[in-house]
Amino acid sequence: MENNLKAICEIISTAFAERFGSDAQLFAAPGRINLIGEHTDYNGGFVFPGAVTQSIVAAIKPNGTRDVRLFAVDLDMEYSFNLDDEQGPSDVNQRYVYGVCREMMNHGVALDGFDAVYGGNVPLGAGMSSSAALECCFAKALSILFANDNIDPMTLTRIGQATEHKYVGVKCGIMDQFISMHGREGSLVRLDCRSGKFDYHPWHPEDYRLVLVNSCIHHELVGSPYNERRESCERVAAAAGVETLRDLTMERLNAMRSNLDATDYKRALYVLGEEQRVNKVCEALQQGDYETVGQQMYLTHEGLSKNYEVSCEEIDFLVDIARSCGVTGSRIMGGGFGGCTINLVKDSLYDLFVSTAQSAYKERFGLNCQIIPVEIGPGARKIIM
Ligand code: GAF
Repeated sequence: MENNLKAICEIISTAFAERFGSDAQLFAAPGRINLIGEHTDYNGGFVFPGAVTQSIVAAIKPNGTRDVRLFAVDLDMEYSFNLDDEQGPSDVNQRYVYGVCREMMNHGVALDGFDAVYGGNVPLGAGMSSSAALECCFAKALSILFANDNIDPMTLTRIGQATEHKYVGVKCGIMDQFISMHGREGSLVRLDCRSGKFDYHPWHPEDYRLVLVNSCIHHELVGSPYNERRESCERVAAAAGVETLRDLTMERLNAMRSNLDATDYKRALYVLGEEQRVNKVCEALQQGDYETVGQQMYLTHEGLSKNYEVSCEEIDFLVDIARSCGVTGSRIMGGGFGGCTINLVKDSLYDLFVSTAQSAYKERFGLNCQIIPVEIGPGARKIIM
């Protein structure tokens, strides 16, 4: 087991033992990166994510009541709810596990109460999907503990997504929960979000590596304009008489332009362009052509910044620094509004890029950015120590 994960498991087990006693079982689910295909998932398009080794870990033990008692180590927050409570906690941080439990019950799983302690090393608010990791960790754990692990991973994925939609209020796509549930060590996954079909792509580029630079500008999708972006896309699809933007061509979009709200048009323009870029990246990867992959990443950033308008000054600055250092590809990653850039960097440039990004960011904004090397790890699972 990777060293960091082992250390986190020990912290979580110890905290569980102090609060609730012995015999808990351990579960983990990862955060994610996404190479390309941003804001395409809820438009029926393709995404190209990978699970990372940074994970949420939970120690859980059934307690034979209808109560769920929890301690979130990273938030230093103790809370509880009753499984039969129709409303659940009002604090948004407490609604993730509640939502997963209620959705499992809606799927016919006979849950009992349990005690749990959880925490991890997926940075919060960095756009690495800590909330999906939390949902998937509990969905997988409850499937193992109360349903003999016989709920298929796609159903568990949808339980996580439904938690965001119905209990948290973020109308997210399927990507984050999908990859947290289906991740495989050393592989990225290309997912067709319309059909649900996916294939694994081993990710071992020679001479290149991926690194995230966390702007430490807090990314927050709850109550953010994320839902507004989705609504824009849905309005354009409805105006075109198609189910999702996946079914719209650039020609058709441009022909409709005068009938569309100017902002909605810009949003759709980005999404259709992103579909083309994902295809180009898939072809380039087959040829081992990482320069093309990187160029498409820069183009994605331009679209996300100018047309989708989900970037910010700090992130644009980090992408510009990457470009000026000769980094192969760089863009904002995930939902946006802060968080991380994802960078495809030649090994030979790595040290220069990292030190330049750190010093330039500090000088410009008076803030430290955080460098997060990427390792592609496995999906949600039970941990045996
Ligand atoms: C967030 C959402 F949760 C995903 O579903 C996806 O839309 C992503 O933003 C943007 O690609 O992480």
